This record gives sequence, structure tokens and C-alpha cells, in this order.
Amino acid sequence: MDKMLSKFRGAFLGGLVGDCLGAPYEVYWREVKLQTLIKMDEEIKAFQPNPDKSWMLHYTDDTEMAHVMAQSLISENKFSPRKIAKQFSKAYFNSVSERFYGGSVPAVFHQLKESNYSGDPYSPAAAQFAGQGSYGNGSGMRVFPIALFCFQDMEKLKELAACSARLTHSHQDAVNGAILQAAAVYFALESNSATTWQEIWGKLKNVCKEIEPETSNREKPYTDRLTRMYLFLTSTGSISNNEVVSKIGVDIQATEAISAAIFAFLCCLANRQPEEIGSRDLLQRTVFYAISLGGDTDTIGTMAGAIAGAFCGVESVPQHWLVACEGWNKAEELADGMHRLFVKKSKK
Ligand code: R7I
Ligand code: MG
Ligand code: MG
Repeated sequence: MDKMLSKFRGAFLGGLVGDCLGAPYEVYWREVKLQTLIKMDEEIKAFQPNPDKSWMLHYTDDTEMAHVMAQSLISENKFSPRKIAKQFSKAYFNSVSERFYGGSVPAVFHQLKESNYSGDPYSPAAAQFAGQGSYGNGSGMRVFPIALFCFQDMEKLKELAACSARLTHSHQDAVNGAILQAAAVYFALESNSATTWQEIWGKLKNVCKEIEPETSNREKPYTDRLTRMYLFLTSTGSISNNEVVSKIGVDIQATEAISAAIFAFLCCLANRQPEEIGSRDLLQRTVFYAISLGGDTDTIGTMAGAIAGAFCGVESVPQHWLVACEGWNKAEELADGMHRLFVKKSKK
């Protein structure tokens, strides 16, 4: 298979399995024991998919919104904020009972609907939280298609990741988190198997210098967390989940969950994951480790899975995980559609 096609599929399918495997433990689990995940893995292996049987694992709002964004990018061959806002909203109203959206974002969809999708698509989100906008991680969980769409154009990636965030999350931390997560997927796409964690960390650090400039008086939550990641990864001895939770965080804020996902990937790339995870492939280790940290498990799982999938390619996504997950065939189709756009652009 073409290497980039494999990486595009890897991003979509890595994202999907991270969401589906993480969803059963979302938020209520402070930590997910490896034994629990290994048991789930065995149950998934025993699952026999057939056309009459529903999926064993369902995806959540994270995948739903990523797929909506990808579908629109493919049909329009550009970022159309009004159309994406409308499709986000429609997807929400169609699946409100199944997909567990964030607490505040439904108000945005209601306002968009009430305006019959005719007003400024950014204004309902901008008005949230007394004009500060939401700092939830929803901006990052669905952003990976932007990295694929903008591959080889980092300036465009920053612009579109920010715009895509602002449709629902206009707080600066949510916008910056979307840029950083999209950049991580981009750096994974351009990597090869010899790329080190230090190289990717260094590139992310440069992105942080732009989104959190030293001259700014604001706090620098992503820069600070990248520094803590470096200290973890250059330390000797094991890295405990408790320390990661306390120094990086795993909760619903963009600053925590997005940093945790990036850390889960870098930590596994450095081969510094907890010993019990064993010697699985990088993508499997990353998804297991991301979920085992607890907190917002589907969201950290999906973001870490998309980065690892873009790095490793689709061959790394275990087939038994894939066929147990709702929507894997749709995810593959969307990856192929985005890859066709990439090939077309590269020929110009
Ligand atoms: O960020 P968002 O789309 O939620 C995504 C999460 C993921 O875990 C998904 O898997 C799904 O389960 O939900 O949704 P938002 O509603 O924008 O943000 C989530 C929550 O963060 C809100 O309900 C608030 O509790 C909190 N929050 C804030 N609280 C105070 N002040 C977000 N922004 C603020 C704020 O500015
Ligand atoms: Mg979710
Ligand atoms: Mg979540």
C-alpha cells in the first residue's frame, strides 16, 4: 500500500479505535488498570462480527465530529465554516441520545439551529462562558482531518485548526490545543520509523513558541506541559500514572487532555510506557497507555490514536480491534477520500 495512504488510514482508524476502546471508561474512572484493558482486548478477540450483529464498541461525539469535518472537507475541497457548523449541529440532533456530547456545546448547536444556520457560524460559540468561550477539549478531539487536509502546508494548518476550533470552542486554550494536536498529527505524517521522540517534541515546542509567545503575559499551559514531558522522558526510573495525572492532567480541559494525548504518544515512542503494557506495537501501546491514565479516556484515546496511527500507518491497527468498532468502514472511506485530495494537490 502507498505509504501516505497507509498513514491517512492510520490516523482515521487509530482515532476510531482510541475513541471506541476508551469510551467505556470515560471520566468516571480515575485510572484504568492494564488488566481491565487486557481483559477487554480478549473479549474483543472473541467477538465475531457478522452483518446481523451490532458493533461491540460504539464511537462517541469525538469520532462523529471528526467524520463530519472530513466529509465536508472532501465534498467542498475547502474549509466551509457555515456548512461544517450546520453539519455538526445536525449530527448532534440525530444522535443526541447515543453519543455523550460535552455539557455546554449543545447550547451552540441549539442556537445555530434557531438561526436556521444563517447567521455568523462563529458567534454562538464566542458568546459562551460570558464571552470567554469554552476551554473544553472538543476542539482537539476532532481536529485530525485538518492535519491531513493541510499536509505540507503548516501555515494553513494553523489557520484552519483555529477556525475549526472556534466553531464550538473560542477560548484561547481550546484554539491553541487544536493547533497543537493537529500539528502533532502532521509531524507524525511526515515522520518515518527512525524519527525520535526528541525530534517531534522539538517541533511541537516550536509550535508552542508561536501560540504561546514569550512576550505574552498570559499563562503558557502547553509550553509548561511540554517542559514537564521533557523532564519525564529524560528522567531515569519509571513514570507513574499518578505523576502524569498531577503534572499534565487528564480532564476535560483542552490543556490537560490534549497534552496527555501527546504525552502518551511521545512516551511510547520513547519506549518509556509502564512495564505491564509489554512489548506490543507502538500504536497498541499508545492507545492502552492513553486510556490507562483515566479521566477523559475516549478523548485522550482518540487523539493519541490518531497521532500514533499517522506515525505507524494502518498496518499497526489490530484487525480484531477494527472490526469490533462501529464505523470502521466509513472511517476508511473518509481516509481514502482525503488521500485522493492530497494526491490531486501534490500533482498540481
Ligand atoms: O469540549 P466539549 O466538546 O466536550 C468534549 C468532551 C469529550 O470528553 C467528549 O468525549 C465528550 O464527552 O465531551 O464540550 P464543552 O461543553 O464545550 O466543554 C466541556 C465542559 O467543560 C463544559 O460542560 C464545562 O463543564 C467545562 N468548561 C468550562 N467550565 C467553566 N468555564 C468548558 N469551558 C469552560 C469555562 O470557560
Ligand atoms: Mg466522546
Ligand atoms: Mg471524552
